[in-house]
This record gives sequence, C-alpha cells and structure tokens, in this order.
Amino acid sequence: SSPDSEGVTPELEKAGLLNKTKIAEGGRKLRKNWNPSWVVLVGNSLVFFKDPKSQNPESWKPGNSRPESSVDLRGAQLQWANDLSSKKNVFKLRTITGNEFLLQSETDSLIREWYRTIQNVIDRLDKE
Ligand code: I3S
Repeated sequence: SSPDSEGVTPELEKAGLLNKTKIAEGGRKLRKNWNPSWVVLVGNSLVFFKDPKSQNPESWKPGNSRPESSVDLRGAQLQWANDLSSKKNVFKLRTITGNEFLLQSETDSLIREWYRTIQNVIDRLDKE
C-alpha cells in the first residue's frame, strides 16, 4: 500500500519557483496569465502556491499554507512546448481532467530537472 494510506506524510520530492500559466480548464482554452508560482511536488500531486515573495520557507511546507491549486499527476501528460510560448524552457502539463498548465524557467538545468522529476512520478503512477 502507499505511504499515504498508512497515514504517513507523503514524501516531498521537489520544491521551487517556476513561472506558471494555466491554458486550459477541462479542455476549454483559457487566456494566458503568467505568474511566478512556488511549486511543490509531494506524493502524487503538484501543488501551486501563489505570491511566493510574501511567504517564508516555513509557510511553503505542505499543510502550513493554503495552496492556490493542486494537480493530480495520475494519468497526466508532460511535453516540451516551446511552440506554445515565446518564452524559452516551457513544458506543458495536461491532467487527466483536461486542465493544461505551462511551466517555465529561465534556467535550463532547473526546468530539465523539473521535467524529469515530474515525468518520473507520472511513470511510477502509470505502473501502479
Ligand atoms: O500565446 P499568446 O496568446 O501569444 O500568449 C501571450 C499573451 O497571453 C500575452 O497576454 P495578452 O494577450 O493578454 O497581452 C502575454 O502577456 C504573453 O506572455 C503571452 O505569450 P508568451 O509567449 O509569453 O507565452
């Protein structure tokens, strides 16, 4: 069984600052609105926190601060999407419910690391 079902706090895989915009909700296209977001990968979820500058590291910990939104990575799809933006280093995350997000960083190594880590979680969930 998963750690979650045993009441253990899910493992924090990664956290950091990325630029984020939601581009679709339930398959319906949305107007882009890029904003910096504190992104936390914990358990099977990608959790977004708003306005990272107003927060301190303590408040970023899961449970200490209310997330703006949260994405279930089960069945999600990830792809590089430099064709969807004039920005560099953009990838698209599509949830099973048809919500689509673009995530971006100016730092090549950082965005590649995020892509790899999220894809690993998706792959792990696919095998369950
Ligand atoms: O894909 P788009 O529509 O060209 O995306 C740009 C616009 O959303 C723009 O907003 P307004 O159309 O409301 O002015 C944003 O400011 C840009 O950042 C969007 O493009 P990029 O290439 O940055 O993803």
